[in-house]
Amino acid sequence: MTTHELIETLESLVRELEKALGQASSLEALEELRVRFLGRKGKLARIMPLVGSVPSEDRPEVGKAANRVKTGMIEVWDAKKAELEHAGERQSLVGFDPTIPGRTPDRGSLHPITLVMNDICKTFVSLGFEVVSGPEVENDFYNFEALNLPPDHPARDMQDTLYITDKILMRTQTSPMQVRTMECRTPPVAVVAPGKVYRRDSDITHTPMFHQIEGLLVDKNVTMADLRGTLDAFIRTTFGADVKMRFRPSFFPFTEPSAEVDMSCVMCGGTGHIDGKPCRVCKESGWVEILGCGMVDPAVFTNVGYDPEIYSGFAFGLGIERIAMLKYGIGDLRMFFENDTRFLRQFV
Ligand code: 2U9
Repeated sequence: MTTHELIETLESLVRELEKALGQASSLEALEELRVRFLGRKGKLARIMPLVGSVPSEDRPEVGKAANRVKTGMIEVWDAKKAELEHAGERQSLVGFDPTIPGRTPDRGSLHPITLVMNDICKTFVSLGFEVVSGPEVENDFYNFEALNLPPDHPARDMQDTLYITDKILMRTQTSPMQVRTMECRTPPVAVVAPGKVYRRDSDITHTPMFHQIEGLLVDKNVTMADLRGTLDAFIRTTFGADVKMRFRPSFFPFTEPSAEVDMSCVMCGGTGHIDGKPCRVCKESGWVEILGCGMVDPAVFTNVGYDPEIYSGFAFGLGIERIAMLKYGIGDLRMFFENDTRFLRQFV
């Protein structure tokens, strides 16, 4: 073969490959062509030994031509590969509609109990109270003894309290925080203590953990009228200006005198009936109980080192779940604990 013929043969390989690539429609076919033309035993490899048989003065020219041809073959093959891959991508997008709006991730929201707790705190802060919080695991002194609950008090029973050891327990109310606050301050003191409390109780209307907010105000000359005025402001802010309030005598170990507070039923407006039918929220009475309160028992003051001859104070406690149920018209306590997002997302 002459030098010229050899160069011709080499260059014809590019055209031949190009033609074959024109027919190739898959990456498999492409790979097969790579092996056939550029592989170790391919067409190019088989021609290369002939380069050695041309006259030595022609060899540089033939060598250059061989390199050019090899580069050219690789280029056309690469171009075809890119084309096929791109087509594959386009194919995988068939049926994809770029105008459909993206899926937005669900947005979190505050739990209704948190919302109600925040609202109530805000109301009391506007009345001059300070928010205090502290441990849920307490000791016997702060949870019971300081609050005038003697050792034989039924609340101390294993049946009602979640004990960790003899003296360590899950707080059954947030009152330990008021005791802790009084221990390190002198009156006037005005605090609310919101938070989780724990009791050995579990049925349709009780959960072993629930939320409370308790308030305490201590100063000279604090009277039950101050208590009534404060609670009236709270109830009207939370449930509306038209809501009425009444005190019923009651008993708590830590307050004397004590009262339970009712407000006119939010469901039936205090009439006891809705469209002539008995109101199931107040059971026809027109009143619903919402909190307990009283004047702090002098024994509690003595326990924390306040002189009951100088100071007097009022305290109150309420369950947040109950307030939230009345406020949002929720009939089942369990809703707050199931964390069903269909329920929760209504409170955004
Ligand atoms: C101190 C002194 C007195 C807090 C009070 C109540 C009345 C009360 C209940 C309401 C519903 C608890 O969540 S509930 O089950 N609470 O009725 N709590 S007076 O009295 C205190 C607190 C702290 C130092």
